[in-house]
Amino acid sequence: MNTTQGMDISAEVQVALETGQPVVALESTIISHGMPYPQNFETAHSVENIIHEEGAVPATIAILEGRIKIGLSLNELEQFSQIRTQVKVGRRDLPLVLTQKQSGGTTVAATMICARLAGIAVFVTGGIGGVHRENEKTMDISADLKELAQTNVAVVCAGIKSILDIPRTLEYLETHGVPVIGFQTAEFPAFYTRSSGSLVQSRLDTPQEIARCMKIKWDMGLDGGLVIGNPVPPESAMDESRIQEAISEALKEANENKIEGKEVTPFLLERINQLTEGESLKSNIALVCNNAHLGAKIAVAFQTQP
Ligand code: PSU
Ligand code: MN
Repeated sequence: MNTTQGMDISAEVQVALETGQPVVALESTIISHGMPYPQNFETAHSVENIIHEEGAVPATIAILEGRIKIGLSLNELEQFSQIRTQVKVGRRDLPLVLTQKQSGGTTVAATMICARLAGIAVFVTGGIGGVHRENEKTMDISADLKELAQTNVAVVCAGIKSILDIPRTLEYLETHGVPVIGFQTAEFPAFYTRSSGSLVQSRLDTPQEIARCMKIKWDMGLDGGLVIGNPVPPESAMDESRIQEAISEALKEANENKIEGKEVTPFLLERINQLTEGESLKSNIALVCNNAHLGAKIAVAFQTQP
């Protein structure tokens, strides 16, 4: 274990970073707040295996008892997956959970910050946060978007769920200069389904082109992240009307129960899983694994950029 800037970097990740091997960061809110046990652990473990198979090193990022961990042991991963009392750690929570020596799952925003500190350029997740529906009333815009505007990490995701306002999320990203790339698609994917009706900025068809785009952006001094939308595999996509029904019901319940702030997203995810009787969870697992394949390929390609 190597300790840099208050972080504990696992030996495997440290060696990979020092010797210029490709490394892929993974978030942990998906483990602590996005999926139930044991599927959260099984998925996190499969994702790490996929990244290894693709020739890169996985670095799951989480906060354990007040320490930032970059790369978890299998034992740590399993224990982390079992506890259900962790804090959901975004940008603003990081200093507090470290001060109070708590454990927590890092969101896309916090994982980007930690990945950047460790020197990891590629990050794989399921879905990013976004602009919430009716945000004109609630002002609920995920801190993930602000992070994408400023932190140099490429984020591979299956788009965003239509619990969010997809067109407004894309507008926000455009305003803040964040490239939005569709991998082999011209449409921004909607997480459980392959299409959203909204276009991406540009379609790129190979990991090499995506890696090249990252390199050009950062070499130019254009700070900030990139969003790479990778649609759920067709055989794992959900039926459009079934998922829309579950989303509407979950949104209605969130309203009725006055769910606010950081609780909104975990509440909606859990209710959608329950309302679809686990079907959405299956789709979620498949898309994360699919993203791991692509993210590792991008990391490999990025490492060999001239
Ligand atoms: N969307 C998903 N699954 C998730 C999340 C979002 O489909 O697990 C998690 C991610 O960690 C993301 C966070 O960064 O929720 C966003 O939360 P909020 O909307 O409170 O910013
Ligand atoms: Mn929010």
